[in-house]
Amino acid sequence: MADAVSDHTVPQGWASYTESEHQVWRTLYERQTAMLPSLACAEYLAGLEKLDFASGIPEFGALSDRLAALTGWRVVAVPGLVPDAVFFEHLANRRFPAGRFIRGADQLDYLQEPDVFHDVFGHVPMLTDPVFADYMQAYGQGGMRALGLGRLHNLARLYWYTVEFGLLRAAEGLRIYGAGIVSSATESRYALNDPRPIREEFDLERVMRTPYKIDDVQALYFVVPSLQALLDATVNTDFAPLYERLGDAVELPLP
Ligand code: HBI
Ligand code: FE
Repeated sequence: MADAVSDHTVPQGWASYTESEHQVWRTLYERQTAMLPSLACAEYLAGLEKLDFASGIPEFGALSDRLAALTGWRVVAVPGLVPDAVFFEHLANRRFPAGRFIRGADQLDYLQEPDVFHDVFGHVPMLTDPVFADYMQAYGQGGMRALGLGRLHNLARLYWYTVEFGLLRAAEGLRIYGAGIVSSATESRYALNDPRPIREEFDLERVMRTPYKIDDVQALYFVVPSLQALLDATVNTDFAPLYERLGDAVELPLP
């Protein structure tokens, strides 16, 4: 009964954004792009260039047309966090659900729910990369299966430590691809250069055993050797025996 589960999309209402909301976007955009060239991975920076949305909050229809021409992905507006099953169904169909609200000028540094800056500035540029675009769709398909197996908490960790807070070992050194990092001034500086966090090689089973905290910078980052390796690690894995091995194993302690 597909229609029974509304897809939670809403009109973006682009014409209703005020000038001060567009100014919040420009302030965040200028602050982040001033620091990202030496921190973000080449795929992210190339995506940002192609999507060209420095001037204000982008209109999702035109943004989706540009994005779809590259990798078939579109951006749809949602009011905020949507139920897991709805979220995964969107990703499985190359639709990225983006919050349509933007944070206030008084809360530039941290917000609980993903707003349009986190979702569009943080996540969408990576969706212009064909390999990452495939990974996000595979993730959605895997999410729907994980829900059926009662394994969402394991798969949510994969999303957290890759899509949100992932690091990449590029030829020129460590670089950021996680949306939660690139959209945060504090964490962009911290993730690559601060001596405190642990940076471990990506290992799918280890990621699935590692809990995370949502209200602080990360204590631990996982590093992938390439986006292709991340895609290969997931699409070539039969998750059922992996979930069996995970069982109700004791969670690995956060460092
Ligand atoms: N909804 N709008 C929105 N954005 C998300 O990132 C999101 C969500 N619902 C569920 C969800 N993420 C989690 O299940 C994933 O982080 C695994
Ligand atoms: Fe996010």
